[in-house]
Amino acid sequence: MLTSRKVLNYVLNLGFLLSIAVSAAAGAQALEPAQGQPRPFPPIERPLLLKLGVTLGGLGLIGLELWWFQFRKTEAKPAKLREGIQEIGVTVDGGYEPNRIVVQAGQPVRLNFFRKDPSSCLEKVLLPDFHRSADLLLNGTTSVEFTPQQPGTYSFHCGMNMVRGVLVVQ
Ligand SMILES: [Cu+2]
Repeated sequence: MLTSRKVLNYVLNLGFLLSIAVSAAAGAQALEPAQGQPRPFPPIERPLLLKLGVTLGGLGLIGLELWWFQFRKTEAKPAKLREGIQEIGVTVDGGYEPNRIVVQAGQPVRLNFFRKDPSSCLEKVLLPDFHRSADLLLNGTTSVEFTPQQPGTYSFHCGMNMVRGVLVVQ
């Protein structure tokens, strides 16, 4: 998890730097000299190839971030049956761990969220398909219970739908 966080930070920082470079270049171009005044700065030469490179780089980063947040599949973890309830602990720390949980249809499920992350982003968890939401206790466990009836893939996510996990009902 530490390694993937480092990668994410690196990607975000790179995207940030790139956006600064692009807006600086755009700003330099937008600077029009007033009538009769000398240009404050010489115009910056930007060959087409550089523009293309910056554009492709930006697109690549956007794609990488999309993939990271939406499509990255981690190992699915099955809930354990205990006294008739399928139970599993989910650590909330910059994301959900595990973020892919496998349960069986027709049997009650209990997700025990342990929230370590103080950011307000993760204070709420929503399971819209099961009409459940919960305020997660910081440094404590908050349980969410429901019974999935239909097999399928359902999402659970933070209040802003940025941090996500998947519930696979079989
Ligand atoms: Cu959020």
